[in-house]
Amino acid sequence: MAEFSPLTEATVAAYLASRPELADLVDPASVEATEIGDGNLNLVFRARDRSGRSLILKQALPYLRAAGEAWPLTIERAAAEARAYEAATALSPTSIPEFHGYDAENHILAMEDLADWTVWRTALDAGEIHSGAEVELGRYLARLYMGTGVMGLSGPAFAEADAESSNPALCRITEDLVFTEPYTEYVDTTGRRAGIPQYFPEISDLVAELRADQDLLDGVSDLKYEFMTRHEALIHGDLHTGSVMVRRGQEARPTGALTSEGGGRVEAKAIDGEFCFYGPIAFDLGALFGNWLLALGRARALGRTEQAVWLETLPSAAFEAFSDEYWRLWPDRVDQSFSDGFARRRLGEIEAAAIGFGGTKAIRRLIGFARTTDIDTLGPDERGPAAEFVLRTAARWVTGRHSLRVSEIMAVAR
Ligand code: SR1
Ligand code: MG
Repeated sequence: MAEFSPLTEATVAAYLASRPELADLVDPASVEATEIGDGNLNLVFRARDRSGRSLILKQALPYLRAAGEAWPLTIERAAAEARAYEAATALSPTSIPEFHGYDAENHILAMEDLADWTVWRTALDAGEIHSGAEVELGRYLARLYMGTGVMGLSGPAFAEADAESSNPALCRITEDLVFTEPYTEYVDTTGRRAGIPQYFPEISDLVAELRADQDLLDGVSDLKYEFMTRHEALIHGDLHTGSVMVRRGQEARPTGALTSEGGGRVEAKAIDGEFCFYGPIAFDLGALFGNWLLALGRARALGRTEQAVWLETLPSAAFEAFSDEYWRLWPDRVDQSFSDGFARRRLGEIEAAAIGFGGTKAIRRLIGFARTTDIDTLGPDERGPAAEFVLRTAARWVTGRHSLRVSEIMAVAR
């Protein structure tokens, strides 16, 4: 195997020159590169030429960027991300950045530069409202479900795609960080989490209470089992608000838009698909629900009423968009023997599982490694109560997922 060679700002131009298929997109002779990666895992370079054209190169490192070389991680995750973009390009091209191809030898993806877009979590933290992003994402997930599962592929094609998309190292991270570690006191024997506490001290008593709640632990076990065994579609696998870019178009402001929205249609694109694998589609829906709950905790703590009211509508609106697209695509299923009654029941099961996964995804961002800014960056007087609101709501989602409807989940804690 060739020795791994990481790109640097200085080597990007030469690298681009070695990929002639990208020559129409950016001029290697005048390119300047900047490393802009701020995630947990990879190197990300923006390459911009003298005429202002640009693209993104993303390279997997053989370890986890957030933890350093103490935490080795397969570079094959870049191939998984390429698969995610290829599937979405075929099924829902507006839902991802334009994909310009994958260099398997160097584990580098080339893609559209979303320079004037914002990471959704950053926008949410700033109090912004991007109404309509949730609809794009709901449709995107329905298209993945219908296109990559057995409604879109014959049995043998589905089995092959499932096998080819296996992503055990990244799934293991999710199993540990989402479903296991939040519920135990983590003892670091590897040096990987050096100096990173699992949670902030104001919530110690609540963490102990949750870890002693047998209904919650049973629900989390059910959901972990569902995550590990339900291979139904090529899901994104890590669809939190840091994996979504949003932008507001420049057209006139829509009638009835919320006051802080500004003008133009909102667009949303999913990025960072390296966790993709054949798994439960409800996990992606739940990732969105859980991260909107974190944003709601922040909005309430900061007295941002308008944003909080809007955030409360997002799970229903996303699930409605998912359901509408699901039923739109249903008549074209490749195997017509699947009945309408089955489809109705499956949708109900997806709703319940998404609520439960949403709970686990919110909890893991407050208890564990790889926490997020929503609550952690609030002031010392605000973050304890905000975390308690999120954690208690999230626990109810897990334990009550079979009786709750998506339309009520944001109001559960009121
Ligand atoms: C160990 S990687 C930490 C987290 O970053 C990614 O975004 C995933 O959510 C993962 O759990
Ligand atoms: Mg990511």
